[in-house]
Amino acid sequence: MRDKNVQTFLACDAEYGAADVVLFGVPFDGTTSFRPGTRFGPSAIRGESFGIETYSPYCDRDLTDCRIFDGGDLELPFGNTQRVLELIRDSAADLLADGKRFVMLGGEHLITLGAVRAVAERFPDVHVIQFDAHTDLRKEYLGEPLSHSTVMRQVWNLLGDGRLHQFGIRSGERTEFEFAREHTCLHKFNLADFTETAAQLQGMPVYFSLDLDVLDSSAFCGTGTPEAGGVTFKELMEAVLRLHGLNIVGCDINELSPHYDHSGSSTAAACKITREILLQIAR
Ligand SMILES: [Mn+2]
Repeated sequence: MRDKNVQTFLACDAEYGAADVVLFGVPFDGTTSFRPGTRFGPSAIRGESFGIETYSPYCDRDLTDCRIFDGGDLELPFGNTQRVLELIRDSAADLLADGKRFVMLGGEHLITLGAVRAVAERFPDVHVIQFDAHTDLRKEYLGEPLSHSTVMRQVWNLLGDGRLHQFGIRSGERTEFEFAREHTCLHKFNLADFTETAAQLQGMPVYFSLDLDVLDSSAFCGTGTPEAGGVTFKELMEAVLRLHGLNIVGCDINELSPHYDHSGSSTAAACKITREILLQIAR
């Protein structure tokens, strides 16, 4: 009982200066339209991490061999989405300026926009990979252009055509799918084409956004907008292992809403995939 009671993700205890990867949480669910609660995601993932191993038999690497700093959660105002996005952008920009790569724990999916703003300023040729059940390509939702359901349209606004690679998509308006045919690289229903995309993006700066609702709702019901017909955890794991070798400059893991899954298995899945992503990004 002689250490400060500060909970970090398992083994992410490097000093900031020595770390090459920084983990931080964004407990924001201010635009969630259906079932709120993702603000509890980061703390749930951290708490769960003490129930898993630091070693991954999937990639034969160990978190204890990596230099990862857990910077805690951003302090965010309520009711001011613009300001939240600015705070995320500023935090991500500071990390990139210090030569760090980052893993951001959501929170709802809109948080991706703040991070991509910073990444696109520093790496104008960045490509974005999105795993998600939903297109998230609405121009506005209930009159609001900043929403979890518009986030990838906003990302497209920043990047332009052919730089947004969407996988696992199985829900959206007809107009969103029409938009995607013209402007994004959309792969419906599964992650099967990801190997090919990963090969094409070798050497380029890449931002990876994982909306955990890409998982089938039988494997992951602890989320705001569960969507049947998704990928298995095993398929997601296989795709995450293919991040190896990509130049991932930043990433996020979003949309865990832990309280909707009383069994805790959604949080356990989110936590395990967080470990694997950290191991793929840390060098
Ligand atoms: Mn999403």
